Amino acid sequence: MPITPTDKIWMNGELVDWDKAQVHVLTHGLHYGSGVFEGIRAYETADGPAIFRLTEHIERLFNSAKILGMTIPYTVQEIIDACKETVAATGLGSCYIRPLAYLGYGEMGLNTLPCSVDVAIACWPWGAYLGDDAVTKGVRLKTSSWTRHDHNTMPPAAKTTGNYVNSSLAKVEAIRAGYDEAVMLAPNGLVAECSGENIFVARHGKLITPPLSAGALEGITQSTVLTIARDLGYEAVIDNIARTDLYIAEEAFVCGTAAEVSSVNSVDDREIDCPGPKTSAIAETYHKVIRGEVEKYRSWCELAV
Ligand code: PPE
Repeated sequence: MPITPTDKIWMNGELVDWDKAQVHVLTHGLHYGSGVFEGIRAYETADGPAIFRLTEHIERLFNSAKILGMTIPYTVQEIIDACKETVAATGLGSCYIRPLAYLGYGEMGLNTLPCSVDVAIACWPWGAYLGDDAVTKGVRLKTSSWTRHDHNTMPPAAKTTGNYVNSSLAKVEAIRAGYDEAVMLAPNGLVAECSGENIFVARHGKLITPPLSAGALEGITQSTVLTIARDLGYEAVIDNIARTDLYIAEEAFVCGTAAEVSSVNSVDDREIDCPGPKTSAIAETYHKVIRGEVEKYRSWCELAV
C-alpha cells in the first residue's frame, strides 16, 4: 500500500523533515532484521485526534525490545509523548503511526551487544488494510504453506522487523494464489493467526481466538474485541483452534490495528456466512469505540494534543 508523505518524522528526539528521515545503508537493522515496531491508529474524536490504546502499544514495543535484548534509550512515557508530538506535527486527525526502534549504524556482525539503538516515529494517512469492503464482503483466506515461527526460532510474541519476512512470504503466496490473506499455522499444526491480524471463529455460539502460545501476537485489537464481545453478551475466549474449526465456523473475522475488524467469507474455499451477526455487531461497536463514541471505553482514546 502506498505511503502518503507528511511533514515530519520523529528521529532520536527531534522532528525532522520527511525527506531527511534517512539511515545509512550499513545500518544494522537493515542487514539482520534487528528492530522492533508498532502499528497504531489515531482517529478523529469529538475532543480532537486520539490515539487508540497508545500506552499499551508502547508497552508492547518495550516488551518486544526486552525479548530481543535491546535497550530503548527512552522511557515508555517519552515515546508516548513523542507519538503525540509526531501526530500533532503532521496536523492529521486520523492516521497510522509507526514507531520503530532498530539497531543503528556503527557496528556490524551478530553480536548486537555493542550496537546503538535508534528510534523513529512516522505517521501517515492509511486506508483500509484489507480493502474498503472487507467488513461487508469479507476476505478470502488461504492456509499458508509457510509455518509460523516456533517460540524457540523467532519469538512470535515480539513484534520484531525480522519476524515479518515470515508474514510476507505467507501474504505474497496468498495474493498470488488469488486470496486476500494467509492463515498461518504453528509448528504443531494449530492455527496461529494471519500474516498481519489475529483471527477469531465462532463455533457452537462461542467466539474463539488463538493464544500467544499458538504463535499469535498478543493483539491489542484482539483484546479490545474480547472485551467488546463479552459486553455484547457473547462468550469469547482465548483458546486453540484447528484449521478445520475455520472450515466449519459459523462466523470468522480477522482483526488488527491496520485491518480493524474484517469479516472472513471463506477459508481454503470453504464458504462461511459473511458478515455473520456477531461479526457485524462487533465491527459496528469497534468502529464507534475507536472514535471515542462509547463513553465506557473513552479512556482507550488517548488525546494526541
Ligand atoms: N498479528 C500480527 C502478525 C500482526 O502483524 C498484527 C498487527 C496483529 C496480529 C494485530 O495486532 P494489533 O494491531 O495489536 O491488534 N499488524 C499490523 C500491520 C502489519 C503491517 O505492518 O502490515 C497492524 O495492524 O498495525
